Amino acid sequence: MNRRLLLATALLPMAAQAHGSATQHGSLTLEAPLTRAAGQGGQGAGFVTIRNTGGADRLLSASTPAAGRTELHTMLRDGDIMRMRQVQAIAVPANGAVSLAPGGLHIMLLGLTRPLVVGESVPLTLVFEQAGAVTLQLAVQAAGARMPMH
Ligand SMILES: [Cu+2]
Repeated sequence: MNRRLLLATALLPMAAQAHGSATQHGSLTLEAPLTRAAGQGGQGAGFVTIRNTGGADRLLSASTPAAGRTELHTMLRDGDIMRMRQVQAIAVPANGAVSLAPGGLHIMLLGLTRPLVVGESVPLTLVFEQAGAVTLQLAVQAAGARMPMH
């Protein structure tokens, strides 16, 4: 662990603010948060890459006013079918990164309370075991052809 870097980060009041599509939060950098267009009442998925310059952490939960319920999911191969499965937490390795991306780990948005419209953004709050809570803006992109279904 680089204590000098952590101290420098703690002393910078600007560190918690978003710059571009990346958000700095303590030793975490949250990059390219996005979701896909979807209709009200349907479901969506949130994606983000989490880089970590500090000790090991875990993503414990996520929430957004745009969904009735939010779960952490992974995808597992079942024969020749990919199935989604809920996980209790997503590990963020020390001095490493984890990507939530189509075809793998994602934040499941269930019971959308409003449509996700291309070009808009929706707030998503992530809660980490060590780093605490941070709110991102998920950029809504055009629906992909390979969105996983339950
Ligand atoms: Cu899912």
